Amino acid sequence: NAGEGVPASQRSSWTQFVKAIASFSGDLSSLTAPPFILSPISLTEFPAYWGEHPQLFAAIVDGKTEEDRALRVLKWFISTLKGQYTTRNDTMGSEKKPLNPVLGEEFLGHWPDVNGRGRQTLVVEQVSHHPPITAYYLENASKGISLQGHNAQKTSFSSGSIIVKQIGHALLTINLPSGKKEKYLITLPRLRIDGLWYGSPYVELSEMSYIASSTGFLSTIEYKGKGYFSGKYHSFKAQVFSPSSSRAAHTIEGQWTTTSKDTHGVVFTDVTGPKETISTPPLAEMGEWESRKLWEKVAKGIRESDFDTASREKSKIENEQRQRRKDELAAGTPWKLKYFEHVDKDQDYAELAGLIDSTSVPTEEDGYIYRKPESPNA
Ligand code: HCR
Repeated sequence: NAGEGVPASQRSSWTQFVKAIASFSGDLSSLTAPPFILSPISLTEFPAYWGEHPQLFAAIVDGKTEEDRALRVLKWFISTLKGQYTTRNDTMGSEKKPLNPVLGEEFLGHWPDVNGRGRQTLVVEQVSHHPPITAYYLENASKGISLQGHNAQKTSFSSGSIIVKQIGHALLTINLPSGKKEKYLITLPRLRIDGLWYGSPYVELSEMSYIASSTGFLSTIEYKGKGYFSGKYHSFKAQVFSPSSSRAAHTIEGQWTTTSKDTHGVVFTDVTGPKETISTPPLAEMGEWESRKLWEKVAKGIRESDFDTASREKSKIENEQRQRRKDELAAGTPWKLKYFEHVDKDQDYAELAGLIDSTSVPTEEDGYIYRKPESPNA
């Protein structure tokens, strides 16, 4: 039934919110949503999902051939999707509206070295507020592997669902023991947020995403959800093409929320077990720009259903930000990013995107690209 996932007292404000989304296109963060759908977690925390399978990330480097490494990159990528797109449903009951990061907000953490796989670290910075852009850098330095990316979203509404186009891409770089460097351009799928009418939103992935390697290997991933008559939720079909043939060398099918198999019936991905969440310093030791510290009082208000406090504390942060921007303008000293820098063009993107069918190359928006200067792919 309509609104069945919504507390009775918030049903009419939920209906209003859904109607507002329907006639709106752009940055959803500016819309006021009913309290039950608010998440106490900021979008700067989301890049941590890329790191929740540190074992698979480290194992990419152990691939003996270019083909083997292309398969390992695909396996790791598919294995991160469940975390990226279903964590809020698992921990909070449905997809929620995350906190909208402020400029300069940071999220830092690591995954410890276990059994010699190496320590994995993550640096995230909110590099733009209007439009919201998040830059991230995940690295396992001892294995010589890193992931550099930036992410923004454009939303629209269609047939009762929110359609989210992800703007941005990720670039995975491997420094092989031989001294050779390999790069993989990872494009991002389109999202459809379904279940709005019922007040229990969840993400379904759609269309295609790609992993294009400097070795010439290309993985195509096609996403399908449950259709009206057939199909299963969260399904995908991936194909891996070698540079020398137009016939797929490997085909993998399954669900990104559970398992997938190759054409011989051999399990390729299995995410039914636990994932490893990021380790962060205790709140008391965090700096003032670190996401959980910055949003501490707002998040507490949301968690304890004290929405007056949450909204008062949120306004304080937003007013402080507005004042800061005015002061910067008056003094002629714009905000300086800490970890990332803006670049006009991503050379790797330009080169690797050539492998992808030109009609499907995601259009990279000017002004959205950021890099960690000392990263191996800078
Ligand atoms: C669309 C979304 C914000 C962006 C989130 C992204 C795309 C961020 C990058 C991550 O790598 C993957 C990811 C996963 C999330 O599913 C996606 C969010 C889902 C909802 C949220 C909207 C801005 C909030 C809409 C409000 C709804 C729930 C009513």
